[in-house]
Amino acid sequence: MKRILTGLWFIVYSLIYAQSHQFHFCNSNFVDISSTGTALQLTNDGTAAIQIPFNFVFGNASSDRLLVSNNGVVLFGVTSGFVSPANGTLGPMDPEGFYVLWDDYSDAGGGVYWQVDGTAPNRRVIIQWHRMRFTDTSVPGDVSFELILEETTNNIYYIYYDLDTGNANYDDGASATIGLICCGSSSELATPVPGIQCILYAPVSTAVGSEVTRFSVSLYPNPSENTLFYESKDPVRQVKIWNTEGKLLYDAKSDSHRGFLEINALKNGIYYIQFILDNGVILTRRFIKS
Ligand SMILES: [Ca+2]
Ligand SMILES: [Ca+2]
Repeated sequence: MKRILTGLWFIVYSLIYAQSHQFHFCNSNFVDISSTGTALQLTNDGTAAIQIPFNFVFGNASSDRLLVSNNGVVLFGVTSGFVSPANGTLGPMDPEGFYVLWDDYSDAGGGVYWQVDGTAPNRRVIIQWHRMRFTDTSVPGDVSFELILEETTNNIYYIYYDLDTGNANYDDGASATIGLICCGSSSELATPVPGIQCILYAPVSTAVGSEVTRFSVSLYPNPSENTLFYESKDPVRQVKIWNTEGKLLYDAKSDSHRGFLEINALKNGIYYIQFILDNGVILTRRFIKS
């Protein structure tokens, strides 16, 4: 009976995790749509639901609905919601979407625009935060950046045009959260990221655990009964485990690319494991104790 249950868990897990994303830095290819795009007229902390002309595939879901937030975030597959001005560390329980430059902006800047270009099946949706002012009025400068979602490839680009604010606490995303939440996992960059121009998240249609790419951690076996192994391309500095209620169960330093955890003491169920890499990148993954 136990073997059958384990097998069942694995099938469910494989479906949920059929697609992950490979992270790449890329060169800026910023497209300014501030004079051609549709203004979303977002208020401070406001959001707008948009319907795009194609279904975007994100993880195992496909949707033409996006919720654009004034605070530098786009949530996937929803038509309402709130993106807090108090940005923090991403967790897999946060809503799925694109945390391009999550921070607290006001509505005193240039505004948020969106536009579709190209022809099917190679269209792309561009969402631009144009000359955004911070709610903190002691910041003299503004920032401009955009999100591009490509049809067919389902590639995700975060493109940064201007992250110079005149305040070192805000420059290069120092005060912001940059990352992605998809399919029960999150990945987040350490900020500030001096000189950052472009991030590409390219979908990888293989189960998590089978690939080790830049800024990724493989976990195996998953589900796991006794020993959970991990392997990262970058050295891991710290490992934490939470249960689904957000209670921290384990917190230990690491000094290696790979290691293992004895998890027999955990009750069967779903847990979150977070890896803080040597370069400050934070990756959160979900695993199942069976
Ligand atoms: Ca705000
Ligand atoms: Ca600026």
